[in-house]
Amino acid sequence: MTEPRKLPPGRLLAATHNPGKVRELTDLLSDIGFKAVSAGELGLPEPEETADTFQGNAELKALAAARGAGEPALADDSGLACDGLAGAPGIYSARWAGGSKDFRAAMQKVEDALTAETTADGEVDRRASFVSVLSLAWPDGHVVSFEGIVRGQLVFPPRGDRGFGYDPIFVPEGETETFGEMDPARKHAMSHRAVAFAKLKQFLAG
Ligand code: ITT
Repeated sequence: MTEPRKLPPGRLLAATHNPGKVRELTDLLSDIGFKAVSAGELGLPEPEETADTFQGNAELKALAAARGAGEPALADDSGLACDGLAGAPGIYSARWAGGSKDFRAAMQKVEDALTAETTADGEVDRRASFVSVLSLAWPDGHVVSFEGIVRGQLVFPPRGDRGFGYDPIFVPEGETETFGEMDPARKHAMSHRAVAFAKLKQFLAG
């Protein structure tokens, strides 16, 4: 990396078409003096996620938006990685919900896949991580990335209607509520996205 770049507080393009992420990034950014504007609001297209890592996809999304809009853009690539499924659905977390983005079905798919891996002793490995990589890109192709991970346990059936995606089946380590039951401010204090965001914040302050 060359010299860290400064980003003056003000508007920042949140390069995501996921309304749950727009909400969370808007909250996180407003805490540090930025006003998020989403890729959807600017009419930017949704790039195809062709990379095979979270970072690769986050960078691809951030760069496409920064170049398309002619201003710095922040993207998030994230997902649920289950220990018992060798890290699946991982970078395919959104794709497990299908074209209709049906996360009830995606959560059921996770439960079914884990059940199919039940050991002879009747054990199911419910450990999982949520992973987020945040990438900040500039129109000239410069990009920086920050990763956050939170460990937890999966619970079935899903609980809570807050948050988005797989939140209703994920209980972070040391907690009893799922991310779907928890107050959003609490999720923001400990989530994978919050951990990645803290690193971004440090970079911006540096
Ligand atoms: P963008 O690419 O436009 O940002 P997307 O939904 O396609 O939107 P991803 O490719 O990063 O985003 O997919 C990640 C999926 O993982 C996302 O759709 C959620 O279902 C899930 N996910 C990520 N972070 C999550 C969180 O904090 N809580 C619950 N589910 C989450």
